[in-house]
Amino acid sequence: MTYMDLIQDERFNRLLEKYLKSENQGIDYKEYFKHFIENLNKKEIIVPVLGIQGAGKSSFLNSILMEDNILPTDVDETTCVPVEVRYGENTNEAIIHYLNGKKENINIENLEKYVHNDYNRANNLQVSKIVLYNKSDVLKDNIVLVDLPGVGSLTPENQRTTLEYVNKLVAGIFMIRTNPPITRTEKNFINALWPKLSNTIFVQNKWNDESDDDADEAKEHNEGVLSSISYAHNEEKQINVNIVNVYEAVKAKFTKDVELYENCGIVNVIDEIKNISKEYNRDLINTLNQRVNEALKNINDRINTYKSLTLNENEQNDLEKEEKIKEIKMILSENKKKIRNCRAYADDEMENIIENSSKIIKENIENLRLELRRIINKGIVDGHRLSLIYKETSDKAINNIMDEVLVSISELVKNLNGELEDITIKGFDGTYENISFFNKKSSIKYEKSLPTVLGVSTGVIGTIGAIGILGGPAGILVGMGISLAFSLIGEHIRTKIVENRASYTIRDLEPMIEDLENYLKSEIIDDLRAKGKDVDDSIKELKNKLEKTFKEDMEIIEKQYEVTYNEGHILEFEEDSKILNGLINGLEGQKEK
Ligand SMILES: Nc1nc2c(ncn2[C@@H]2O[C@H](COP(=O)(O)OP(=O)(O)OP(=O)(O)O)[C@@H](O)[C@H]2O)c(=O)[nH]1
Ligand SMILES: [Mg+2]
Repeated sequence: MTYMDLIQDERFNRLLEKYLKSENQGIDYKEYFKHFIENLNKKEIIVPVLGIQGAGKSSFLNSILMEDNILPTDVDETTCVPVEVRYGENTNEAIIHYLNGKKENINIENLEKYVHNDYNRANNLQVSKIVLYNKSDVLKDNIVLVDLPGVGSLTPENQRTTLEYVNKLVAGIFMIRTNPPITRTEKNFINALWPKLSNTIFVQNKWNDESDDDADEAKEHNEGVLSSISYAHNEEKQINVNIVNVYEAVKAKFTKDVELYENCGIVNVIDEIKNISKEYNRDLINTLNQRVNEALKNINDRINTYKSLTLNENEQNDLEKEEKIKEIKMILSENKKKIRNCRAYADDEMENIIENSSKIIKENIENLRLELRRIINKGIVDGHRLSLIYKETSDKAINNIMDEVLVSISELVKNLNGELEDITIKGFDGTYENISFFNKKSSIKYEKSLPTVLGVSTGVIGTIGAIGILGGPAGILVGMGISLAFSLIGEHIRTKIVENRASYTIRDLEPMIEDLENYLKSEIIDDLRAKGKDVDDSIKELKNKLEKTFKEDMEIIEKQYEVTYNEGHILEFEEDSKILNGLINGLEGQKEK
């Protein structure tokens, strides 16, 4: 019997129901396994292509999937809505999904009218996404490749659609360039996203006029930057950047030039994409196996408790009961203290970050003013040049601010996780351990995306889900970094100075600077305040959940020891024990973890 058979086996489910009934466990085992079965079949692996506007994302996807320039490419901001490419036969049609829930089928020839920012400016048409079908091998194993609007594109509307995809991703492909290599803005973006990216493929686009030496030099730089991001997140991943000449890949694909295709670097990347699905399936099955084993252990422990209850003298049972209740009471009171400390810590730190961020914004805006004043005072500056200067200096200011705010948020995430580690929770196998114990045990690569993909809410997996890597209080702050990156990287906060005048004074620029300052304050400070409250609520929720679970456990124990057991019970537990052992022994490859 496979694990998959087991979770659908009537005997297993009866034992789950009898010994681990949902409302008593904080974990709804039946519901959890049900989600597993349902989602394993209709699972899809969302792999978006991320990167700055114009990095070559659409060209890259064309070179992998298309016989023609199906996904629109252009020098200026092009892709304005997400385009999902799924495996399927009907390659002539595209399905337009609108924000209001309506759908429309169009011929693929008209795709540009919906995807290209020139026709569908700032997503005027209110499209939520477009789905295309494609027969490429790459997509065969449930991979859905998604072409997204670039980060840092002009319109905030387009950035928002990109942000929504980030929340659903299982793995991501990051497009970077040879020249310029990763900029500060890109670095900030990747940095904010990092905690969500359990599996990332980096592709460096080598343009046709860039030499191999240029590409190698840039690759070294890019890998260095990415390693430093990885390091800052306490991870020691081996970072590999794949150089691809996207232009040649496209040409080779469209002209069916096999040799050129082999030599432009795209083949390696295709292999990596195919691997995502294999690794992902392996991880999913491993998780399932682990969970099943834990549930089996839990049932076994419970049956054994009952068995010993039926055999012991009354006096002995009373003593055991007292012991068990005492243990739980102790955990409860210890947890109370630890959680109180966590709340106080998060609260204080959040206040510090808010105060510090205000200071950072103020300082950088003041520097921006000084810098602009210095330039203007140096001599006559026309509107066009001033626009460029303003863009450049405000860019620097925004990146400085982002840098510092992101660093403080990720510090807080790290420290808060540390504070939470000592709290004792109840595991899937029914044992009480502190959070760090469970964190150490979990090492699957795709863990960060599992709950989304399985459609499992934290409610179903109880406290284990609530504190999983991206769940709980710290998870809220991770999301904050991402949304911050999206709102700040865009250009929309910088108005162009279009008037052509003989001379400008700093007074002319003052309204723009003020606007920028207010925008930054409201985006950052308001967001921090709101998230501070969410974090606190989440800690409180964790506290309530834990208290409820432990209190229920005490009630169960009381009940267990209250009952007087007779011959019939003894036989019943023996029988269940036999069934359980039969199930365990019947499992294939049960020894492997
Ligand atoms: N010469 C050359 N041009 C390239 C290469 N890759 C992309 N381009 C061009 O760069 C421009 C932008 O490419 P896209 O594929 O549209 O870039 P994108 O990342 O999808 O851009 P957005 O959708 O606007 O975010 C297009 O004009 C491409 O033809 C390359 O390797 N060599
Ligand atoms: Mg594009």
